[in-house]
Amino acid sequence: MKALILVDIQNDFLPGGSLAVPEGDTIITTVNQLQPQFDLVVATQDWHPSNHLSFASNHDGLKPFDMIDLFGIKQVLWPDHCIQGSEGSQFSETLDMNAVSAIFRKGMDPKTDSYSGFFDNGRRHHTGLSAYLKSKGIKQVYVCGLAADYCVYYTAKDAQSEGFETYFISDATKAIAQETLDFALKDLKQHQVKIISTKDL
Ligand code: VGL
Ligand code: ZN
Repeated sequence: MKALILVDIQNDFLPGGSLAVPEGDTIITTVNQLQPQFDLVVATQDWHPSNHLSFASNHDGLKPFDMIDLFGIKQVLWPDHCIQGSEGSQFSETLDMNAVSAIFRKGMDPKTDSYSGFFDNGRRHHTGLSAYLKSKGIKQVYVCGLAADYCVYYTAKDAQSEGFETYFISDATKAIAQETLDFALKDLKQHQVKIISTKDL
């Protein structure tokens, strides 16, 4: 049984959003067309309170993309994004959500960022996604969405570590930056995640 995870396809990560991924909108047609090939489709949703410590605005004198140490974990500071209930936190209107059986929200703890759909960055809490997929008999996990070099990367890495045979669909994701994408792809390959394109499906 194969599952497709739609990672964070939310307005703030699309052109016009506060943390827009370049060309992020161009994956949505592909993502919609992919869905019928899977036994299960789930989505993740970045869902931050406004006092979230990953926001540069919550640190005096610091600006977006500065790096800090946040309780022992390296943290990129972001523009405010995906604030719970805001327009930016909503899924794109063009994303087909009809087949999505469950939504896993993350990033609610103001003190911890959460890139992966499975665990927070400190691996202290899980979202329930792994147990959900296992309860549905899923053995293969395919990951797409935004952003390739952050939430898609960490979600794929954790899926593999949770024992799923994991596929990163390279043409159904877009990155914030090339350098971080190159690092992510190298690391995923080292962890046995398979990098594929939709034509391989
Ligand atoms: C993401 C940065 C901060 C993502 C979420 O969805 O890739 N990136 N929060
Ligand atoms: Zn976030």
